[in-house]
Amino acid sequence: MKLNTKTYLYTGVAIVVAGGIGATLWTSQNHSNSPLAKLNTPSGQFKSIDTFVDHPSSNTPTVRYTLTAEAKTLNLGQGKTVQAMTFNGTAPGPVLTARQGDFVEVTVKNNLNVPITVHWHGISVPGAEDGVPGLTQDPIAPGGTYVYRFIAKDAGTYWYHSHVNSVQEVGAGLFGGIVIMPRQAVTPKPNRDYTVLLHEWSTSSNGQNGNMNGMSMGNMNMGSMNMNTPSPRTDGFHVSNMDVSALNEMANSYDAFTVNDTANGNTLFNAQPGETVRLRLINAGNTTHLMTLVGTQFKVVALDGHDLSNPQRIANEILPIGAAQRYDVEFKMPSSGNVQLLSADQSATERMELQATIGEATNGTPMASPSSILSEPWFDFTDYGNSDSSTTSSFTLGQHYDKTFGMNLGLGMNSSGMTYTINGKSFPDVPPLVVNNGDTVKIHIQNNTGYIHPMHLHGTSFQVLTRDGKPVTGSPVYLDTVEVFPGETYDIAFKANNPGLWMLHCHDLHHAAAGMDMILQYSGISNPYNMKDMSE
Ligand SMILES: [Cu+2]
Repeated sequence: MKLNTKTYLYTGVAIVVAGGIGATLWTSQNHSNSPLAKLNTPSGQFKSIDTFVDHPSSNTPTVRYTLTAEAKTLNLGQGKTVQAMTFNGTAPGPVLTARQGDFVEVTVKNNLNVPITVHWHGISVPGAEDGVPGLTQDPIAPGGTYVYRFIAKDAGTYWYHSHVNSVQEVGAGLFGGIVIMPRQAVTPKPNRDYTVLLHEWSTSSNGQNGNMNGMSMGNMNMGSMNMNTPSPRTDGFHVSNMDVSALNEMANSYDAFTVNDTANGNTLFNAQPGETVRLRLINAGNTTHLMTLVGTQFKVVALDGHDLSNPQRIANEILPIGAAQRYDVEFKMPSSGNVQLLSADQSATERMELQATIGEATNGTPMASPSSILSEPWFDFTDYGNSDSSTTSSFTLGQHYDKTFGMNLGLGMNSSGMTYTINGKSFPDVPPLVVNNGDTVKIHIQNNTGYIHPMHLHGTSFQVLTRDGKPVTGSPVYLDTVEVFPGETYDIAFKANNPGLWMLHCHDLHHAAAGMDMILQYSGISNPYNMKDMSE
């Protein structure tokens, strides 16, 4: 979202107040709709966000990559082509890999005619490297170059994408996977390790020119627009009619669905009988996909890059993978025959195109019918694995928290149409969540809409404490994106130990573009950038 108001001055100088005030406090705001709070700290000292770096630039990176953003016409198969924005000529862009502890340097060149940035989704990068225009950097202008540097602290499956007009730019292909391998593997390495990015496309849109009028909120086909407020859930995990309706929200917005670079449904991942396989499923789109594996039992070994403890084998379960989320699954290939990754999505096009085979090439005939898959239960992470292991719980519901916040997700209207709100306001009018470095933080999220909101926090992963009031009883679960279905509530908690200015927003990028964004603001940090450039 482009901010369209003029004054977002935010400097330390302007907000030093007379001494004697010992605590962080809000000062009166000259402009009601700055997404940052004007606040003073006990010392009155501010550091600029651009000083929050991991490493002096003189140090030598362990791994170096270059991503060049460029326009290209892509053939997705099935007779479908798209005017794409790509990194290095492909969408997804190259899978970047590093080992835990590596000093990663990525040089981004922008050969497009629109500004871009790169955000490292799920990685706890330092505050200056988060890739949010107007908040942590200036946008990378056409013809420009920008260098990102961070230490890959945590192993796991992540992804990267532009954070400028993301509905258009991520939608048109500016995304890719990034995998951080553990420094010391705790479990045997699988024989095969594949990164699998799911994406949906509107092939009639012209990504190169950013001319995607069919996708703008003002005239977007909202499917079954539902302005009713769902009742809060009390029954935990039961798929309701409202969920089914919410899954269909974007049904008419997209006409091609890809597994990695193809929509032909014939993506083949080689594997021999008896081998172990890890699939790193990354949802790089805006809609939830109901995926499953047939032909094998499998384990969900990680969510959003974080290992689950003692995951048990399951079979015939649907994995509801929300926008921006990652599921790492592992399985053993059967002694004969293939394994298939299938979709139980409602549209036949999605089911045909979001399909892959692991093993040997076949004619692509699905090994299970849609109706049989749809009768399967949904994977429930709140009761999976167990906590009696090395993956420890950091937080409990009843403990003391330094800061407690509530987020009510709702709907509103303005002159350009429907808006998505947090506590009744749309970005940039949503007040920030202000924390001090070191705070323990708990957030209660409630979805009062008939839509799915995959809520993503930049900079820090959070532990999921409850869903619909019921505690997580299996493995501790750490996510960076929690998919909140209609009527659901979640309690999440984290330690604020990565100082910065971090966006907290819905990763249905249409919703983000229409207001469902806010900022987690650490006290004592100033922003030298022009907040008019802010974009989800
Ligand atoms: Cu949303």
